[in-house]
Amino acid sequence: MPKVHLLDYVAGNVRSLVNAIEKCGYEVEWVRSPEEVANAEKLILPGVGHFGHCLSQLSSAGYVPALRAHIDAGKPFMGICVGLQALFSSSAEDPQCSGLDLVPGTLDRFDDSSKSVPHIGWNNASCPTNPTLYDLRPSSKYYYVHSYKYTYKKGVLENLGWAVATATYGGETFVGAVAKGNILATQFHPEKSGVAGLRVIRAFLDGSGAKALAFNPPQIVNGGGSDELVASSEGLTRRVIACLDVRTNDQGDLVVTKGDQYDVREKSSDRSVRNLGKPVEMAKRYYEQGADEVTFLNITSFRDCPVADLPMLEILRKTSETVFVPLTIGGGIRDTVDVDGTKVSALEIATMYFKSGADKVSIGSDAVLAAEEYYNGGKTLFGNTAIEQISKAYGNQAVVVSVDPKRVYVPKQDATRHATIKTQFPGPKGEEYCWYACTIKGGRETRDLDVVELTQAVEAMGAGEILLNCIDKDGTNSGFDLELITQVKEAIRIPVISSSGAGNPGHFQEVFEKTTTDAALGAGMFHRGEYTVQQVKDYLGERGLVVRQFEG
Ligand code: 1PR
Repeated sequence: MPKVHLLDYVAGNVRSLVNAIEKCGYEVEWVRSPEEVANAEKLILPGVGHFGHCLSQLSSAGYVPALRAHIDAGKPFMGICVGLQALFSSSAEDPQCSGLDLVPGTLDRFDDSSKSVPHIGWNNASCPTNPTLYDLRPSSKYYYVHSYKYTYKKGVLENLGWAVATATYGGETFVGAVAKGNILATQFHPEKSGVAGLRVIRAFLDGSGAKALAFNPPQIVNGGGSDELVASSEGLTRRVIACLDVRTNDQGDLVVTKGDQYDVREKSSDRSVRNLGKPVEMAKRYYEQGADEVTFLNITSFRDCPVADLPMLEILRKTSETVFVPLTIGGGIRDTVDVDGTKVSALEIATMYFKSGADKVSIGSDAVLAAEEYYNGGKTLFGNTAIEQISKAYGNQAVVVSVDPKRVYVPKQDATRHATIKTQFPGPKGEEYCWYACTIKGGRETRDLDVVELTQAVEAMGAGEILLNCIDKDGTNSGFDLELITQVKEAIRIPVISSSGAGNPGHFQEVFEKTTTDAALGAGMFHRGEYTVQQVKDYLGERGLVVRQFEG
């Protein structure tokens, strides 16, 4: 097998990149010291986390001159995500830290006054001057996850010889990919962008992308460098996510199950755990139906020590070999003690999951307890929570907080200290107000903390996204809880995935049109075969909502 070298300079969730490269028929060899860079013919710089952290790791380990020498020698080089950002001069994310300065310019943060940041999801990478740049296609979508970007100004980079592909998010047009000579860099993650992303990796690895670019270099743009900003049409798609609740059944097999308001046992007298299928097979099926992400929740993790939970790791390993969209794993991400008495940190558990192919971890119960401490300590951040530690090591985008709220009705707005809403669906005694109480241990224990408090606390701690379930709606097929979603969206800036209650494609349309949710998740309706992910996406597409279609 031909080889490609990958720079191993910082802990990262690069398993999916390795899988994608192997899928393209190449073997990965790790570069673990600056001296080894000289062995590389094709080199990839995967970027994870924070600009300053990435650059300081590269420079303190002595990689910068070795990288420059590789690039100056004209050997193929590819940067991904922060690996693209590292090529620029600097970033507002860490102004003290210099980039490699191969592309002049400074990155800035997306404006979050009217949209969620990070920018997470499937968007364009279009290059009008080179429409087939590294096999990028105008009709394809690519998976992005980042808070900082290089704002695109027509002609500025082109006039320096760079071919530039762009995307637009909430009116801000930014660089999605740049290429020049032997260099390709993508802000999106090609390894998580399905078949469209694999095409880009292949065009880099087999040299066809660089060859085509040499025949068709970018043209000088008259007036380049002016302040003219380029607005292209909004490309971010509506994300549709499939969720698999996984647990051991009474026979000891790990199965996909699904509850009604979190009760996953059959209503029949034997009350056995509902078995809806095998996790790896079902994840692959949803990927092929066009799911934009797949989430696994290990729903009984609070009973066992997760460190011993090898089957979940195996599920991730197997799934990530064939599913090239982001994978999230939740359940049991917290500091714990192994069966032999060894202490294992949440960060170590998350690392095991990342190494097995997860792109994000989802934290449930532990986030609630951390938020309570945050308020008890007068909103102080000590840096020791699972959220803070994992987001520091892997970036905010890698940490999702899964919220399991329950409605609590009250007769008056000020009947509780909690953030109430006036509801259109009064309570059993006609109560017109309600608040949403957070729970832990899969809804078994209700805490004196509301969803606004929880989501604001975890946002401050560095969570990158909220998975917003709703126990009252779970498994009811009656649609999402729009009131809950609206309340949470108003409280925070990070993206929200709405979950619980989806029963038909119309419910997805409703949640996207009536709230500002960033993504919507379904479980039971897909597992029971009532609708496919593809049917949901077709339905949304027919009604003018932008969706990504699966490319086979
Ligand atoms: O607390 O960090 O160990 O994480 C445990 C995780 O397991 C949490 O994310 C929690 O939401 C989840 N969980 C625990 N118990 C259950 C249960 O069902 N008994 N499942 C559970 C949560 C909710 C969604 C479901 C949607 C959509 N499941 O995942 O997929 O409600 O369902 P629908 O479309 O069929 O309505 P920790």
